[in-house]
Amino acid sequence: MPRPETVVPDQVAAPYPVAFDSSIVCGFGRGSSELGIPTANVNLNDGLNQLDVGIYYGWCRLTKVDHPECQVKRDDGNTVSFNYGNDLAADEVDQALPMVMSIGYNPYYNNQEKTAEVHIIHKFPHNFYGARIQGLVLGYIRPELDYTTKEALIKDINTDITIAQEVLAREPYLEYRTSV
Ligand code: ADP
Ligand code: RBF
Ligand code: MG
Repeated sequence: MPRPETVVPDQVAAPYPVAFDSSIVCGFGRGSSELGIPTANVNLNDGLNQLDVGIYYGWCRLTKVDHPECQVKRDDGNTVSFNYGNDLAADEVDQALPMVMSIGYNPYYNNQEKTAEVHIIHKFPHNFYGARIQGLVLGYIRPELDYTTKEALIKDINTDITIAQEVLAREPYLEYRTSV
């Protein structure tokens, strides 16, 4: 199925904004290594669970968590360092950052468990596992799709990023930067 056209409402309308507040947990480690598009995996709260599976846009905010660095073994067998966001720069914390979010089963990878993953539209020099992430989902982009190639999935994610950047720059969506 080709991606359906994204229809963006002029105003943020119910059920949005949908809020989340989570610590950043591990996934399978495929976002950065296979796709070159890292995603901060978050816990599914009631609000996120009420949304259909699919791809969304909104704002998020990172906060450092006061916790000593430690090593955690991820499900893919690799050990990752949890630094709780303590390496984040001043312009990367405590302010709204644009994001795209994927909620669902990643049909291309056929996951058995539902996940919520946030790709922050910003280039970070390192990981921030364990940091706190708060966010507001402001709208829907498209359903989750299956793909025949990894390149097609990457191309669609890049289209999602372009759509999110364009929408979030509009006044009714920009306003939510101060509420996240
Ligand atoms: P995992 O499967 O463990 O989530 P990923 O390959 O998806 O692994 O990488 C996710 C981690 O990369 C995030 O938890 C975060 O610490 C880091 N990261 C770096 N840049 C970004 C970004 N732009 N958006 C989201 N996470 C990022
Ligand atoms: N996975 C899919 O299987 N199908 C999708 O349509 C899909 N769209 C995504 C859109 C965005 C904006 C993001 C950030 C991820 C998407 N993913 C999708 C999830 C992707 O497969 C996942 O992030 C990686 O497998 C790493 O966990
Ligand atoms: Mg991830």
